[in-house]
Amino acid sequence: MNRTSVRKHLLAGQAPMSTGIVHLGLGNFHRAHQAVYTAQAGGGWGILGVASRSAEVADAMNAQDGLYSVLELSPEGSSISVPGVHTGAIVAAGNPAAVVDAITAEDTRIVSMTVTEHGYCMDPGTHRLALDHPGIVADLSGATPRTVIGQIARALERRAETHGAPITVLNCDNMQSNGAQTRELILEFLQGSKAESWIAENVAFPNSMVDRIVPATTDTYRAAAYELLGVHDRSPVPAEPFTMWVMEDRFTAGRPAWERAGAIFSDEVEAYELLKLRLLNGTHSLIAYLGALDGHATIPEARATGFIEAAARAVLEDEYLPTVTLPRDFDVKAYIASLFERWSNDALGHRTQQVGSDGSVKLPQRVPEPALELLKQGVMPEHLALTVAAWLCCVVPLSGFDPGPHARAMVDPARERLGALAAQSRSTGELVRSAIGQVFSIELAESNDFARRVTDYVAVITRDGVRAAAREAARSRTSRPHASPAA
Ligand code: CS2
Repeated sequence: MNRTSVRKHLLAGQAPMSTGIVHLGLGNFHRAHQAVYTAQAGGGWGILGVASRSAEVADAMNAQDGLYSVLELSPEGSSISVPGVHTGAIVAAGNPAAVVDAITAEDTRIVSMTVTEHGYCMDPGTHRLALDHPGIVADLSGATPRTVIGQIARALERRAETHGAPITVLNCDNMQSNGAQTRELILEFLQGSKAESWIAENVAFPNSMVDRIVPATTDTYRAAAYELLGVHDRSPVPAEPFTMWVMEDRFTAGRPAWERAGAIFSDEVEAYELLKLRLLNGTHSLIAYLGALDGHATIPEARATGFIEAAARAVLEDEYLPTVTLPRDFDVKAYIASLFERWSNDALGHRTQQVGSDGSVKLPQRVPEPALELLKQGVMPEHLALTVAAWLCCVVPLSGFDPGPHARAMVDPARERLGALAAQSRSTGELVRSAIGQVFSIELAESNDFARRVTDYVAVITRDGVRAAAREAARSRTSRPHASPAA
């Protein structure tokens, strides 16, 4: 695969001129989202892709002139395109110094990230830098930094000490106030450094909301890409047709004309973020956990199952929607309809296992705040409790309970820690309370009503199955029992 062999599918009219953007996290999401917008924006902006650990994608791209294809799949048909905006790809784990050098380079005007929620070494309860994280401890000791926060922070320090050229740090992960949050983490890392005042003047951290459903690549997608492309692509990216990007227009060193590709520049990004994190991502998690426990491999299969669709509607409409403020002139009915349509995309086959993975770092962005808000109003968020219970049943099943192959395949950085907690706990209630306290927040763990509800659902799932638990949540939805308002 090279520019000539895929000429008619190329989105970027010209080969990238130089590296203006260093992107950390060369996963499928970046390759089907920001890279596509950048290619369509034109202007010759090039992206250096930095993979975190695995060399698979970087090797494939480097062997293909920096190219790969995006395979758009929907029940209406499929199409293929080749963004063609990468100037190269490197692997951070093998060469951390090269990452810091690339971000420091004077030509680099944006450093962007999609390293997933757990790439930020953040304490989920306090939203502060986890100072006891071994990676942060090592980076703070002065070694070549290996964490994302350490690498960006040290590169900013070097920019401040050398050429002083401004730069924008653009977080594209599913985190609340992702730009502001990144700024806090970096400043915490650099506490006491001379670079602090330079950063205040020269570095922007715009908030952004990103959205596109992008599954992992498999051989099936490779074969489909070959059909459409006519040449082999070692690393195509499957994606749904829908795509959305909303961000603040605060870039201290220029940016591509992403609006040409449909990106929205708005001063209401936080409203879009919360809307997406809760209505889309939060509901997605519930579909994934109920789906996996009910034996479904994919989101569309799960969503087509009556009790799961009902639970998804309940959590979305009764529990997430009342906790968000809609952006101006936003058609929420159409948005909700489009979510259910997107979750029905069986040509895409997004796996429950993929959405269910990393729950211990994803759910803290989705569940605790809306749960606490409803609890404070005296409303028991039944389906948020069910979400937490279903997740626990997938990743730390009680002894004798088999959550099934899709749940067993979920990866979660807290699996081991939760297993240890389970071994120490004298009861399911104790396990649930400590899990909520450690993974979500102390405040939520202190709501006895919520912890008790989660414990009840864990018990019902374990004893009678996930359908019985969803039935119970649905009954509670109808009768809307009230919890005693949390203090
Ligand atoms: C999903 C997201 O895996 C997950 O948790 O909810 O990756 C989701 O597909 C994207 O955020 C869609 O933009």
